[in-house]
Amino acid sequence: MITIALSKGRIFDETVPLLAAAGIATREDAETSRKLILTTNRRDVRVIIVRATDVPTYVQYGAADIGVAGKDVLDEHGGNGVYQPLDLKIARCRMMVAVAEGYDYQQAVRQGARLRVATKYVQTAREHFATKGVHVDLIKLYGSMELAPLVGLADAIVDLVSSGNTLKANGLRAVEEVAPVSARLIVNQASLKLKRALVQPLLDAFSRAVA
Ligand code: PRT
Ligand code: MG
Repeated sequence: MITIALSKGRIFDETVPLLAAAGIATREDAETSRKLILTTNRRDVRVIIVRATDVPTYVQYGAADIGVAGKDVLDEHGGNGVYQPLDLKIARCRMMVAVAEGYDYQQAVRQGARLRVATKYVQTAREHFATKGVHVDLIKLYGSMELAPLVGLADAIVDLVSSGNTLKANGLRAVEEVAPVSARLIVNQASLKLKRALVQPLLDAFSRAVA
């Protein structure tokens, strides 16, 4: 039996065609079903539905053999115990630094100001600003980062941007790219060795579908 960990929403939606290319279809839809374990057309493959940020943890501990997780999530998790063989090129977006319309980010950086940065992605942000030599105080948030600069909690945020509509709707603008982001296939390292006969054909089908 192989267990595949996915999260609801864009990861599930964009992984369905890749699963189809590997001859796998879930019997229920993650969006409408309340079940957390979905059976598939294959007796030896099942899908579990977990929070996006929990996918690497399930795979790390072998509760799932395979998972799909954003690079943003993997970077924060650290990637311990998981093998990342494939960029699936789905759920694409960019990790960006953003500030309020009227805030002069470049000047603050030039002046060597100490910036307050609110983000869900503390590790990623710490590394980015350290590389740039910008001094920051990081404030951990769990969502709605766009609000922080508007109410004086932070000078800047680090968040994912795809269309840019959320920033725009809140009077913010992106000032710097931290990294491009896409979802990766991850595999438990023990599963890759012990279940190779089941796992390898899946990896091959996924890479053919991506190419
Ligand atoms: O929503 P929940 O709290 O359950 O978890 P989650 O937000 O981690 O999951 P989900 O499904 O929203 O995101 C899963 C993965 O999709 C992320 O880990 C990213 O790798 C990827 N992804 C791609 C995105 C986006 N695009 C994206 N735009 N994740 C989030 N967003 C958010 C962003 O944080 C911001 O609030 O969408 C908003 C910006 O969108 P635009 O289009 O207005 O720019
Ligand atoms: Mg979300």
